Amino acid sequence: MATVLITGFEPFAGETLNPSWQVASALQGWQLDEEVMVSAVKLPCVFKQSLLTLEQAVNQLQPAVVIMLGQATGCSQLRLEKIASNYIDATIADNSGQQPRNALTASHGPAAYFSNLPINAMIRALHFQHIPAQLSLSAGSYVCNHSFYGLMHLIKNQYASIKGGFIHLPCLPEQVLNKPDTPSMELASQIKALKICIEVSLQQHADQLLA
Ligand code: PCA
Repeated sequence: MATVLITGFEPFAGETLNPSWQVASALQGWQLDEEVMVSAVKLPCVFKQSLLTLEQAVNQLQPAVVIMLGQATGCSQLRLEKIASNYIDATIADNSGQQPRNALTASHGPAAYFSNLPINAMIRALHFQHIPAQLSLSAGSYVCNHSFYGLMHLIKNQYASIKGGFIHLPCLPEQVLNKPDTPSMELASQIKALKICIEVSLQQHADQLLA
């Protein structure tokens, strides 16, 4: 039985919900077929601890695919992240009060890694099901980008067979009731989207880059 690890974050910035954990936890135990099962792990929205929890989960579960999820307030579509950059610049403190500015995630790591998920095929499959999704070239400079970089660093150095990457999600409708100009997407649509992404990620190879 192969494992697909889906991670989501705890709420941050004073919120009580994070769509990423709502979606990940809804998928816990979901079986795509007899061969593949989803394990969901919640990550703290804390720079150091998020990487430790992620690494522990990967070591323990030995997943074939890792899809990390995070909330991106203000986005109306799923954002499939292409690039994890070796750069942190937190404009708000994390949940432990740390606020690193202008710093590296890995002092000896490369400037960036590409996701090795089949992002283009995932976007095509989502659009085929009328789910808004787009390629994103920056995962920001906060905890999500930091942990995405940590995942790709781990894959590069220890787990070459893992396909992994990051998807930012819109807020849930209940998060934006008093924020009339902030877009949202229903939980059911987000869960459906992730099921499609999981299926495609198992079937397809990473996007080929033309030389
Ligand atoms: N979003 C934040 C951190 C946790 C989350 O869900 C980010 O985009 O960095």
